[in-house]
Amino acid sequence: MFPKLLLATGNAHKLEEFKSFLGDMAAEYVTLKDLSLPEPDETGTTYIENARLKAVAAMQASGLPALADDSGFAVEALEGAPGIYSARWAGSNKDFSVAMKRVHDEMGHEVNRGAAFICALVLALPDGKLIEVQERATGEITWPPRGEHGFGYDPMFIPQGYTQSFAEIPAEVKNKISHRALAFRALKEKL
Ligand code: ITT
Repeated sequence: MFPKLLLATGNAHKLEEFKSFLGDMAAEYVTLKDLSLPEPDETGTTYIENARLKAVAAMQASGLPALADDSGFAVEALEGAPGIYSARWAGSNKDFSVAMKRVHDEMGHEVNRGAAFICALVLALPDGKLIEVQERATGEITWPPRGEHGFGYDPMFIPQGYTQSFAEIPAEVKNKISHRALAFRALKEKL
């Protein structure tokens, strides 16, 4: 257990989900906002690279162990897009109805509806050690978007084995089966 762990994300929805996974990993949790730390540019070309650069920047700025998530929505018919650009497809207004419509428009009449959410987590320790994991939750695209829970692309994704979208199922259920839930499980196994 860490005395204090920095959660290196500026996304309030991710922080909300983190709470359900963290348990007793640390005695105290702090956020970038709590410490007035900036978010670095995401210049990596993979989920792991981006999570690593967020975690390392936060660890170096604070001296604390820091945990970062890089995640995205990968559509098979779009060769994995929007992928690491998932947040950027929503534009500066962070309007995910625009991002979801773009996915729908670019898919056209494509018969392959397969998609996945991907989550890379990197824990950067003050001694320079890195613990890195990446997991995915597979499913299918639905249109029009459905449901009011969750965030981002949740309303257009039906996880495998379910009939409701990630935005229709209760948060407790999403947080058992999601890419982020699987990644936290893998991270805890490595610790
Ligand atoms: P931080 O970098 O500060 O953590 P961010 O929102 O910029 O926050 P990312 O660069 O990792 O995070 O972008 C991930 C995007 O992928 C996110 O904004 C969502 O649009 C989408 N995404 C990730 N996980 C999701 C989930 O569980 N449900 C819906 N969309 C998700």
